[in-house]
Amino acid sequence: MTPIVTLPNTFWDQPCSAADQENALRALEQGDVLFFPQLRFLVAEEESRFLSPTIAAKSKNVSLDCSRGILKGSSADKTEQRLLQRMMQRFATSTVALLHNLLPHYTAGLVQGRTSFRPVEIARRAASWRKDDTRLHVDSFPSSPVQGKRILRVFSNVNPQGQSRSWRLGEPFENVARRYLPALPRPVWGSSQLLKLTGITKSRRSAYDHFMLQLHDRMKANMDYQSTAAQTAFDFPAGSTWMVFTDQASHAAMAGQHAFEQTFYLPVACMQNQSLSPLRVLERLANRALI
Ligand SMILES: O=C(O)CCC(=O)C(=O)O
Ligand SMILES: [Fe+2]
Repeated sequence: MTPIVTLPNTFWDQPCSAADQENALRALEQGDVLFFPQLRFLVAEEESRFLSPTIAAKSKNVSLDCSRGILKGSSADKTEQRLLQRMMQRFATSTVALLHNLLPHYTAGLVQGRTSFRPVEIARRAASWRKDDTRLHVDSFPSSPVQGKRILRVFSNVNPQGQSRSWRLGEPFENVARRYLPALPRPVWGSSQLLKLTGITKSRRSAYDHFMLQLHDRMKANMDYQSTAAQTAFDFPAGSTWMVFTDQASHAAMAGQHAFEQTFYLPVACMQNQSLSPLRVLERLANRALI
């Protein structure tokens, strides 16, 4: 069964029915993707020049830290940067409105992370195996430990030529964890303090972060797993939006150009059913606390 749940929203600050809210919450926490085929993010006429790979300097995307107003990874000049930032800010604000209406249960705990604009074609992007998002993986960021918090991401495909963004979706988190966890080395004593002191991580890398990074790496490094693991392909059309807990749902982005992405962090305690979180699944399988 394709782990995709379709929702009817047509605009970003649209009030949602109680049935849609309930349905969305349950599906998300199970690791499904919420798909909004009719929820388009509009790029204005004067912003359409940003739909070019040259706007991302050397990296694969431009990122915006909304809370501090810091734009990174763009090759645009000062004036252009202001416009680019305004467009990305608008995407960020739109996703906040969507979450507040669709997932009121999360409102109190949600923390807004980076906004990213992705104007580079995925299929032609060279990357080391570890950074290669065309391989199935769960998200875990080496320098930004989450200490158990959930990673919830909202994506919008704004491709002006009508090109879809093609993903693969893999097996449920519990299967991934059962497959890899038994062979994973434990964190080396003192390493989390060292990583923090040397500035390699922005905060303490917990045992949970250690195991999630290992899962991310082992999945990507295993080409046999990449081809044989249970998976389904799904194309997100231009003009559509989707949302998923990317720390839980195994995913790979195979092709597509011009998308926005907004990251949110959610404390596990704010979930309706904590036991479905990667943190609680790993703790159950490891039979110990990981925070
Ligand atoms: O850009 C995409 O479509 C998703 C890539 C991905 O796996 C990620 O950003 O974690
Ligand atoms: Fe990812």
